[in-house]
Amino acid sequence: MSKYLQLIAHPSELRSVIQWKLWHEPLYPRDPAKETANMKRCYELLEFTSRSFAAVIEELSPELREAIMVFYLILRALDTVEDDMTIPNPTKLPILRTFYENLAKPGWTFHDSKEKDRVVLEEFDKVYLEYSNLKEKYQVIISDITKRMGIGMADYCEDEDFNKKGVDTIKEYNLYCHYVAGIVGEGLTRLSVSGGSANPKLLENPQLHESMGLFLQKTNIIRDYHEDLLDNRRFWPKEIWSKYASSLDDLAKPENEQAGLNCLSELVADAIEHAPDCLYYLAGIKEQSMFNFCAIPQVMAIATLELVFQNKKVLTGHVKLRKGLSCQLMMKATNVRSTYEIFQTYCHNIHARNKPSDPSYMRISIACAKVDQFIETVFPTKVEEAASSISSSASYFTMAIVLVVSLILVSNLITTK
Ligand code: IN0
Repeated sequence: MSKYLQLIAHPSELRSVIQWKLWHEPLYPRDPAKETANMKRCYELLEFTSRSFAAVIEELSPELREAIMVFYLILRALDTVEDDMTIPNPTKLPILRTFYENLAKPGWTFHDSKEKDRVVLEEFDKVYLEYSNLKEKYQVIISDITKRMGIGMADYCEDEDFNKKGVDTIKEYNLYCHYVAGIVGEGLTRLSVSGGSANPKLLENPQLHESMGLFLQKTNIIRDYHEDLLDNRRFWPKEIWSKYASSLDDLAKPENEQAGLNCLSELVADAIEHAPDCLYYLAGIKEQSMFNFCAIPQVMAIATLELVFQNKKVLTGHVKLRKGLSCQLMMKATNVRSTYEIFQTYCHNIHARNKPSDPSYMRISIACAKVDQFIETVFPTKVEEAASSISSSASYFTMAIVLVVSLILVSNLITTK
């Protein structure tokens, strides 16, 4: 269905698109009068490489906006080199491993990529210039993450088995996602804490930012099964798919449809298991624009997981969230409570479509229940119901105790906003 027909079929989403386009006021609009031509060009590169996400970065508070814009472009440049199958390994590996050194080399550019986003490499001198204008504390973080990610990516490109057969074990799946996404979570957390946008306590529990990245990347990997196979890339781990078919490609065959859907379920269960950490992490973001920046990709991911769950189209084609739905989610994910509600709704939908005949039935039920349980700890419905109808003093007393206990638990989670 065309995107216009989709909007007509979902009028509430049409309303959200119109509302977003006409009424949306950025929290911190950019001020082009204060921007150099070089910086304007970097924002163009950002918009070229990521349309919808660019808008979220551009609305970040001035303290972190440029740092995150530059971080995003550097990561995109690394990713472009990694993805480009026309660059032979003897050229590619040293570029990846020493990429961070380009952050100390004015004027470095690369013109031998055939990828769609190659312009970031061709104009990397402009990204460098903005990087060099950042505060030293942000440069240190970005350089460290670029170094570790480049080395991690090179190790995967060098691995013959990985190139020919794809991801093997679940451990390897997690490690690959760590290098391309978990590490990004670390970088963003250090930048946010350093810029005063997040609670420093987030850094004491690295599993939280790791989950933020893995939840996004695993969702992409699940959704992009068909597209990745066409590009000869295999990210679904063999340890999982081998339970359902004798080759990853076979999952797309009509006779293997049920096996394909069961495999999909196991991957969805594995991804949802990261959700409670993500919700915990979001409670540690103090600044509004940083909250939106972190929450928007997360709600898109949980909505995508619901879309792909038990959806056979994933195995034979491209599935994508409707534009109107994305708009609706972007508008709603502006505070902890609404974001948790979105997660709760999608987890309930997944749970409602979960079938006892699915080998991952129990795992999915438990993963969804853990999301619910986490949300219930932070926003207990029983306490709220009681507070709104104080009928008997006995139940009031009980509820008061529950409330105090819940508040003690919550005060450990949520920082003052
Ligand atoms: C991201 C992440 C991202 C944002 C906020 C907090 C994060 C914490 C931990 C890890 C990653 C975090 O978000 C983007 C979202 C994005 O680019 N969406 C695409 C949609 C799509 O389908 O790809 C869009 O165009 O809107 C993200 O996916 N990644 C990313 C990259 C750099 C930065 Cl600075 C932040 C990529 C990845 C691989 C998941 C880390």
